[in-house]
Amino acid sequence: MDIDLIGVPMFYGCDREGVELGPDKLRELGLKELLENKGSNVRDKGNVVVPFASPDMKYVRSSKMKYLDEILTTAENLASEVEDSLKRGRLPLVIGGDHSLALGSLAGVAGALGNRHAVIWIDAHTDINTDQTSPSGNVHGMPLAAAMGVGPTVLLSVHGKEKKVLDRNVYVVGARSLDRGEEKLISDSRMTVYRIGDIHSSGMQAVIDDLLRRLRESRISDIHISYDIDSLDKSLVPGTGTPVRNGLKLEESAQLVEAIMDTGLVRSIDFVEYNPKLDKDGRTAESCLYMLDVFAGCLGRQTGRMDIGRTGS
Ligand code: HAR
Ligand code: MN
Ligand code: MN
Ligand code: MN
Repeated sequence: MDIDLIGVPMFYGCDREGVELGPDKLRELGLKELLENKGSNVRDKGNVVVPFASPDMKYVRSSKMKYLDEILTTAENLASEVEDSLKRGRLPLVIGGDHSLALGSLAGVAGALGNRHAVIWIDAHTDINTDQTSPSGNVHGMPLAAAMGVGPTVLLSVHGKEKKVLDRNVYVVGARSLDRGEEKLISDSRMTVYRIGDIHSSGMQAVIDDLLRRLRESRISDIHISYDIDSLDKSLVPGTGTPVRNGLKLEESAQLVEAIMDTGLVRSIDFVEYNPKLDKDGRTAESCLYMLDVFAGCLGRQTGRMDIGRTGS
């Protein structure tokens, strides 16, 4: 597979420093070589520009969304890079940074692929708050709602059209920490949420079978994976801003990722929320490398340049 690495050194969406060091730390740990050794052709596009802001600029543009301006500028920058990579037939692998970067990656995907694709969001959270329902004002809890066209116009209008994905093509896996407004949006929308309870009661394979069946029935031909490392159990990822107990084991996560990757339909990937500053004894680095090795193995088995065959905007 031809891969474009894109770093997003940003913490504004989680308001907790350290996560901006994620992209360079993963490079230092040998991410490019890992992908290459498993058979991919990798170009490192470097880090997108993230504007500087001091803490006193947190609420300059909005009292409900911290660092709004900086997040939007970064999202625009990232959207252009992701769209460009996809249009060149390369797979953008976006390394965070906090999950608000998905405002940009999903906008870039929509720019290149239109809106017939599916988004698979692997996360302890659903990230479907709006400025009105968010308990924290942290934008990393909002990008998936915005992508579905729910939330304030400023978040919806990143890089063009308002809906980056149709709610019926959105799948969240691993959810176990949801806010009240998020629960309401789940019942009011057609998105699918596989909660940790579903995974533990039916087993990961049953969840995978159901997910793949739905993708087939919806005739999905393109997939974006947004992988938040806090989907993993708290014990595996001390180095993330909002770890949650009762999470996925590495083996379960690998099983899920391999099943999705082996459809051959995955066009773009986010890997987010690794905070090297919060890590303990390199445990989070190790978990990240384990999962990136799984992605690398799947990507290496896939050949050639992707032919998108159609363009969106
Ligand atoms: N739902 C909470 C909020 O909106 C916490 C979100 C934490 N988010 C992430 N992203 N780490 O998944 O503030
Ligand atoms: Mn997230
Ligand atoms: Mn465009
Ligand atoms: Mn999360």
